[in-house]
Amino acid sequence: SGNRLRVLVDMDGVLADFEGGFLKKYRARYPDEPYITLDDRRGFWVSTQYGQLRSDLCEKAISIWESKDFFIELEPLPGGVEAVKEMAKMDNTDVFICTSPIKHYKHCPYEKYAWVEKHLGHDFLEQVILTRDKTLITGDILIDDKPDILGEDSLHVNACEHAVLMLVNQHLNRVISSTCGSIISDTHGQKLLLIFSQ
Ligand code: DGP
Repeated sequence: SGNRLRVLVDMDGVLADFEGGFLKKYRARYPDEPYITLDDRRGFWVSTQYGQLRSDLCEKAISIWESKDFFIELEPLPGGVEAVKEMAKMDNTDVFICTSPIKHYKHCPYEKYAWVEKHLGHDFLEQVILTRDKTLITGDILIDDKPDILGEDSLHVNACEHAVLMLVNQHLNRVISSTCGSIISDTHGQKLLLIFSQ
């Protein structure tokens, strides 16, 4: 409320290693199929690039994250969980996990909650927002690896290129605590999107 800073933090690709978890399980399940190394990954959608490699690989890719235990077993990305805990301790700051579940709902939403409980603790479940449309959620800062976040409130492509550059080599907690004042002033009242380099 009022003059508090509301930070929305994405999960997949920001806190949880979706790409690494995907590749490991894809190779285990389809050892004889071609795959794309993390260095050769391009674009946000894994399934799109696998479909370009060979059309039937699109649905093989999708089968991986639709499987039980995919989301709960994702490893934390270095520094992410620590940064969230650090931000949550900052004065006048509220941190929410803002994540889009897949529509195959059998495992994903449950496992996203379980992941937050496992890595951030039971109390942090209060901070979880599951939405397919992040533009509907009001926040001051959205930390996300997706370069274009679209929805009913249309929003918005990256607001701030220097934020992107600063995030390439630094831990999130350092960036946020040292620069959020200036980053926010760049946004002209709009929600700010910070993009992690991949
Ligand atoms: P978010 O990181 O919150 O924008 O959520 C993205 C969701 O989409 C997450 O649950 C993982 C899922 N996802 C990632 N890559 C692909 C893909 O290539 N195809 C589909 N259908 N879903 C994907």
